[in-house]
Amino acid sequence: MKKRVAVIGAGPSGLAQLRAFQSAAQNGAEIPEVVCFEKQDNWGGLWNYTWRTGLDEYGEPVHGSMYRYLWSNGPKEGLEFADYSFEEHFGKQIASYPPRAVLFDYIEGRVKKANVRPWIRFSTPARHVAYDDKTGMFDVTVHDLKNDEIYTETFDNVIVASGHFSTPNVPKFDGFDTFNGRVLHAHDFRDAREFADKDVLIIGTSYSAEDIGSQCWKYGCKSVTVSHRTAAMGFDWPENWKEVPLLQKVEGNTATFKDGSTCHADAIILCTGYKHHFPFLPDDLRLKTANRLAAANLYKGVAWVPNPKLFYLGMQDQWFTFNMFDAQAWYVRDIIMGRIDVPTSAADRLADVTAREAAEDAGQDSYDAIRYQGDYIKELIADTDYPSFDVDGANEVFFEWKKHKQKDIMGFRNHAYRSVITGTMAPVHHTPWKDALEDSLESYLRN
Ligand code: FAD
Ligand code: NA7
Repeated sequence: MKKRVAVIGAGPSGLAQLRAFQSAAQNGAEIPEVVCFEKQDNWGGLWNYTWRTGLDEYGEPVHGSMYRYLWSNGPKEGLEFADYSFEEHFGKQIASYPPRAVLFDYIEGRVKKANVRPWIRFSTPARHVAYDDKTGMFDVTVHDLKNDEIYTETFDNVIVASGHFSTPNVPKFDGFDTFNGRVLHAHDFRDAREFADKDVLIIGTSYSAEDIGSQCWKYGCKSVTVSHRTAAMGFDWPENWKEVPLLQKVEGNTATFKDGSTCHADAIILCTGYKHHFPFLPDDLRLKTANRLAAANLYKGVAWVPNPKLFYLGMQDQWFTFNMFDAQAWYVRDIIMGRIDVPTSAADRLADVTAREAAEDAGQDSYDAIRYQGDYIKELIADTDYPSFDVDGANEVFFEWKKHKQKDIMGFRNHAYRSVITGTMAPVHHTPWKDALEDSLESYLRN
């Protein structure tokens, strides 16, 4: 009997897994039967944009956290697939910070070419996974939403690729219940135009805070105030933007911060991060980790230490994204296909995790974090046939990106970088980011 492998989620991580198996088949290997269960009606994960917030048409929590007008927050040269370049997809080199629709098109291009869509059962969330010690198999229970049928199938391996930037972390602050405006989490932010002419208060200082604030600024809000718990972002912000200590309370439309200062707020956007959330997994299989580079309890960052027939993809905090998911997917494929051995002792698997955590903790700054994740990719791809690429070159692209942000936070997306896959230089985009209000695929590709 052929092995059966379940992949949960058809976002960039899950799709990387399908492509990894398809590529082995293309090279003549006999591969397991792969079944991917995807909750949404299309692939692409977060890149599959939805206007919906809250619950979807079936009453399922909406997965999407992306918004209209989102452009890549890092250079595309840091995430390019080593087996499918931007030039191959678009027929030419394109500018370095593609909007969401352009990246969706690129992600989709590779899996269309690989012809793996028939492997995916759409509108089918995983409801429960159970491991049977006696048979050594997993029972995966899913809900076919279109036909409203719940059924269970048995698999040798399960790969969880359901993402971890979808279930919001929502702290509460005094006075929210009487605030005279809208309080929302970044997960529900869709269109910056909603906040035109408004005083926007943002809580948090990471990517969502930086970019949602920038979106609001670009599309004409009156002011942005960003409140931090630990430290201000410290960029050279535009003049209608300020950074303040942590919010203490809200009264009417007045927000008061830890240093006693106040501001007027029409809307409050909680950019306070996300939770790893796996409602379909029981205690013995469920990953519990902070959003960090060395995710807890995953041997080589992918194999569940207590039961290495279960895998997780993309559960780390992310400097690298698509190419890291690829490195992981090829590695997991090779474990499942018996090409790579996992230590038989749980203590040895755990020792790998402990060493990864210590190496991450020894890093001093974000440059070390980028190097750390780059080294992780190198480590994984060295053991598989994933096309080798210049990871150090990709690190350098990230270093340049960080410097460009420091220099001009509203202008960093106007820069261009060299592809580490094809060696060609990206063109400078035809319009500065702040002026490019129309950001369709057609408009972006007009270089
Ligand atoms: P996801 O993209 O989240 O995909 C997971 C998939 O699993 C989804 O399709 C979901 O529907 C499905 N799923 C979930 N639960 C179930 C279930 N129970 N059963 C079946 N299917 C399920 N990365 C970048 O490289 N550049 C960026 O500019 C960038 N911007 C970002 C902006 C935002 C607002 C966010 C939130 C993230 C951003 N990211 C960015 C990071 C993002 O995490 C990755 O690009 C990528 O989408 C992660 O892929 P994934 O497949 O691991 O997870
Ligand atoms: P992150 O990167 O996890 O950041 C979460 C931010 O929220 C961070 O600045 C935290 O501050 C802040 N936070 C969390 N809880 C609180 C409370 N209770 N009070 C105040 N501030 C808080 O999430 P993002 O959404 O920005 O980014 C996630 C992904 O989306 C990222 O990979 C991008 O690709 C897009 P702290 O520094 O811990 O004090």
